[in-house]
Amino acid sequence: MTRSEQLFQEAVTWIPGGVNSPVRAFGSVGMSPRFIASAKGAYLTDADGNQYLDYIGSWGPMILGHANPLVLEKVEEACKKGLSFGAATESEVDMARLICKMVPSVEMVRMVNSGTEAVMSAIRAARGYTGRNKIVKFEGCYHGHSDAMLVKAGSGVMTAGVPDSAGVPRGCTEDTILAVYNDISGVEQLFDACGQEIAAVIVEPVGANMGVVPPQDGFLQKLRELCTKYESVLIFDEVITGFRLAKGGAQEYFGIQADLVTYGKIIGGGMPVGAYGGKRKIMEVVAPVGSVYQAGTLSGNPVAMAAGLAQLTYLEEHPEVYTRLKMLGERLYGGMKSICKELQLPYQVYAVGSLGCLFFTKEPVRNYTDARRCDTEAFRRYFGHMLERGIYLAPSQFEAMFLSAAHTEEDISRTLEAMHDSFCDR
Ligand code: KE4
Repeated sequence: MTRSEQLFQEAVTWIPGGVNSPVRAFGSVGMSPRFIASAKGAYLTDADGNQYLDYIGSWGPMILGHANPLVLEKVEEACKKGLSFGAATESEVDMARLICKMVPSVEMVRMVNSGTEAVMSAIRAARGYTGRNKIVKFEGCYHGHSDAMLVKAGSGVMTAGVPDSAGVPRGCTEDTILAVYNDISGVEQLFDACGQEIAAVIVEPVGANMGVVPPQDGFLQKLRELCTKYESVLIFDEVITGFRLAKGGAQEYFGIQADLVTYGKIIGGGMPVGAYGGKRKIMEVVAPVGSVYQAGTLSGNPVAMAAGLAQLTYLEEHPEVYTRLKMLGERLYGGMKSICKELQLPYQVYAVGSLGCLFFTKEPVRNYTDARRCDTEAFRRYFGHMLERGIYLAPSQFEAMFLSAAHTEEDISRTLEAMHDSFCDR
């Protein structure tokens, strides 16, 4: 029995499913999860000393690679001053100012502790600001696990095949309206029917929790127009795309301004951080200025701010990181498309910058229903082949591949070789 297997066997005694987040359990690939002992750059090392080329990057935060020396140095410095004060600190001002500098549409921002908390708070702010209740979300988009969002969510909820969650009272989701990603006429019909009641539309500007599903031309722009017309709040959930697709995230990448935006992952540099922000007139409804209550013991934690500031500052000062991510993405996902063509594989490769996904379906994937057609058994076999070759992919068809600036051209070549072999050694 490997050390990872031993640890998993014990973990299930003390932790539901042996993990602190469902997707880590490797449930949909039918394997015992690897317990990771350390990481550096683009590589993970598991409890048995096996090394893997990592395409999860902690689900997005590790855009500069694991254990980045600059980030570690700032975290160590901060730790020596104390871990948490429950009081205002200079680093929180620095973080807020930097986010507003990097994302011009964000005039004010509040730090929280996770993407879930950022989304939950942004929705409350939108409801408080508009005085309306209804929220439009898209099937297959995952916005964290707050009650109102656990309706046809993506990510681990899709993996588990549970479109809704137990324990969520009807009352919590009756104001959540479902729409189909990339189906703009459907959204127009929703607004025609109850636009005056819609507080907000929340959308992943790139669907990255049902695999990677790019927005079709005009989709995001039309959402922008509808929200403007009906005075609803357009919320971009950029927990994944924020500071990844560009310095200014998807808003910069697609040239569309949201009213509110949610962040997580990259802004924490690997530490538990989320944030929501946007137009000043909306954010000023948030306590203690306004009447929308939201709070957090460890919000803006100084050690977490040190990690996030180090990573964001590096991205702000080194735009060449985005050039590199673009090049690596083109090599990797372009190479994957070439392999599918060469081997006549009936699969789809979708990519946006450093995010990408191989869909095990011959049909185009434009939304949740399309994604669910994938052959998850074929994905399971592929995942196992790649893991055997030391390539660590997300253990689910309904997740993304994440590249980092620490990945090299050699890493990409090795990955493509492993992919080619995995389909040849059937
Ligand atoms: P967290 O609460 O997990 O920090 O963020 C929730 C969230 C919100 N919005 C988007 C677009 C997200 O992708 C996420 C979380 N992403 C998943 C990966 N698909 C986290 C991995 C996990 O659940 O373990």
